[in-house]
Amino acid sequence: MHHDSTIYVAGGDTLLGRALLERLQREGFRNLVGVPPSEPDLTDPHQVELFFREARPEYVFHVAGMSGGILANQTRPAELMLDNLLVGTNVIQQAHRYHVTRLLYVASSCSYPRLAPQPMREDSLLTGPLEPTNDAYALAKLAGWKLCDAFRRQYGSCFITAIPANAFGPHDDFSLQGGHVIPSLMQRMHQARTTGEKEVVVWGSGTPRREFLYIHDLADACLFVMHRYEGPSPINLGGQQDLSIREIATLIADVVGYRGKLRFDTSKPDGMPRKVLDSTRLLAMGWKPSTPLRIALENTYNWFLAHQVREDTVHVCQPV
Ligand code: GFB
Repeated sequence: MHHDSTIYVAGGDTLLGRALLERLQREGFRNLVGVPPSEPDLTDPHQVELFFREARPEYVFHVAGMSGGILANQTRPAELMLDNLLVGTNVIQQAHRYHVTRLLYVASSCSYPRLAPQPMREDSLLTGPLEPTNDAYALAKLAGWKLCDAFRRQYGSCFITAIPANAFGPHDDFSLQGGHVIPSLMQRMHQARTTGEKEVVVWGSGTPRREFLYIHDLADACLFVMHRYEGPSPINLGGQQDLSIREIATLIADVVGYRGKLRFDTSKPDGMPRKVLDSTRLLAMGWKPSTPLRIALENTYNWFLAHQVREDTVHVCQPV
């Protein structure tokens, strides 16, 4: 991939899509196509086919598809599964039809079995039952991986799949309904500090463990594997230490400056007990994350402060 290559970030308005576009534009990649708001509706096969026919991208970062935290996955499984199946298949099918040179499909760490041995190796995929709180979404992401694999086997397509750790950062969804744990707690602790609330409820027991990856490090890892990884197996994109939800909640409170009590509500689900990637393969290729967690949290909070709108509006954060 070089600076005049025609590059398409499918899902340019997603958390990862925005970070990728920001990085590609900063590095002088001059031929980016389908940049929002001129991106087609990826759930519409005709719009996607027309777009590929006209734009003819050589490289596709496939990071499209609705996503959300544990509550969104419990309350909107059909929307999440259908959207990811539609955008997943539409983009992969047209990438084949219009001879895309390389496509990187980014799946999700929830695609691993609920009780996969930790840290999770890529060969653990499809070896056991999924986490019930997000099995619909996880199956859609697994289908995207398997479709890329099928095109590779049948036509020799250079479609590779990456599985990221839980990502967070600027442009995240900070809402209670849709957000993941870091942005959701960050917003709630900010509001609590502002209004003087004495306690913030943290969902679950606080014991689950998660590996978190700053979104700009994830974008860097995507560029790295697009250049250097040939597949065929999926590749984990991680490399950070895992923390308990209690530990990350305490860290977020410190970053936000919230001094009240954290109360753990065990009536809320924990999700996977532990979700840590074995990124040996990626690290052996020479990549590693470069942003310390504390700095990443501070950057995220500063972005939130610069863009936040109260929770009671439609979006907690207005798009930049
Ligand atoms: O980040 P999260 O929603 O996603 O939840 P998962 C992680 C842990 O944080 C769970 C707890 O144990 C939650 O119960 N938690 C505590 C909270 N307070 C909060 C809160 O205010 N908001 C949220 N969201 N969680 C997701 C999957 O699982 O991982 C997605 O549901 C996706 O499909 C994503 O795969 C990467 O890590 O549990």
